[in-house]
Amino acid sequence: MRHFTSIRQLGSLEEALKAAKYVKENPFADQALGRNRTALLVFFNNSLRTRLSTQKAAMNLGMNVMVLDVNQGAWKLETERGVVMDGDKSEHLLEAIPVMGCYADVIGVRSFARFQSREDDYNEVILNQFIQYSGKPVFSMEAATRHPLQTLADILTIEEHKTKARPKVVMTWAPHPKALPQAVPNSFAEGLDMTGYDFVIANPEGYDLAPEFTRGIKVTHNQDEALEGADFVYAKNWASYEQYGQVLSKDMGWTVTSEKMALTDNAFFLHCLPVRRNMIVTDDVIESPRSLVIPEAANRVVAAQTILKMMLESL
Ligand code: SN0
Repeated sequence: MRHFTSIRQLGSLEEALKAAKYVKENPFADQALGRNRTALLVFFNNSLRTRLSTQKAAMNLGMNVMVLDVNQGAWKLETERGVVMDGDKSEHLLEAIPVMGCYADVIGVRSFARFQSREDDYNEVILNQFIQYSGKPVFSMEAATRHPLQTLADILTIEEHKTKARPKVVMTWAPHPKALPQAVPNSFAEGLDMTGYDFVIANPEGYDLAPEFTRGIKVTHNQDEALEGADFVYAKNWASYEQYGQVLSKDMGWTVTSEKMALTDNAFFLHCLPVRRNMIVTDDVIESPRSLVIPEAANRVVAAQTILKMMLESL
């Protein structure tokens, strides 16, 4: 696998989960693989888990790691071609990317949806420029449309906690004050489609995800009905895809409360974090013994290490 931008590139999820299990049990078994190899992690947006877990994963593989926060100390970057650069932007991505490529063996990129143009976001213009111009293998640390490292950690966490072969997993929209990208829910839907789980998405009207991510998946606008008998509840906010980037609702009737969890089959609670407490989920639910948010975050190291290992093996 040269680049990793979507969970679908894994081909066999079963094989990837086996590889992840091995990595989790033997975190330092492949120290020689990354020796004298450099991972460059480029962040256009904030990060806590992705930054630390990917760095840790690379170190476990014996790699050297460099982190660049584009918005903190790097030159302000122009991303459009043809612009007369007489403003505040000092450097063009078209030079910056190949330069970064000179310094790294593998490049991780975080570049969220910018919500200026649905077309640009869904064409992954920033991520694809890294693939096209860096000359190096590139992996997504959440791009405009997907967050595959999160999805791998999510599925791994479900696999570790499920008590039946085909658990019922509900991904529910929940309210949030800001417009958030669709990357996490798109990616989760894409990954869950590769499992044999009973998967349902619940969201208010106007919040249906892009059709390419929900084809063949059950989508309902009735959260209570979806939660019935659920084994796992995955909460997430996202901005509207149809009215692109808009916040159409902050309906607190969609917050995951203990009353909502009582509709489930004693479900586990999942969220990728960071989470707005008492908007997305109440304190009591996230603090309950059924909350898996911390083990889920811990599995981010395993997911990143599994992917980096595959990329190093195909260098
Ligand atoms: C990002 C998102 O895609 O939803 C990253 C999740 C891993 N989340 C946020 O930007 C949350 C920001 C906030 O203010 O709550």
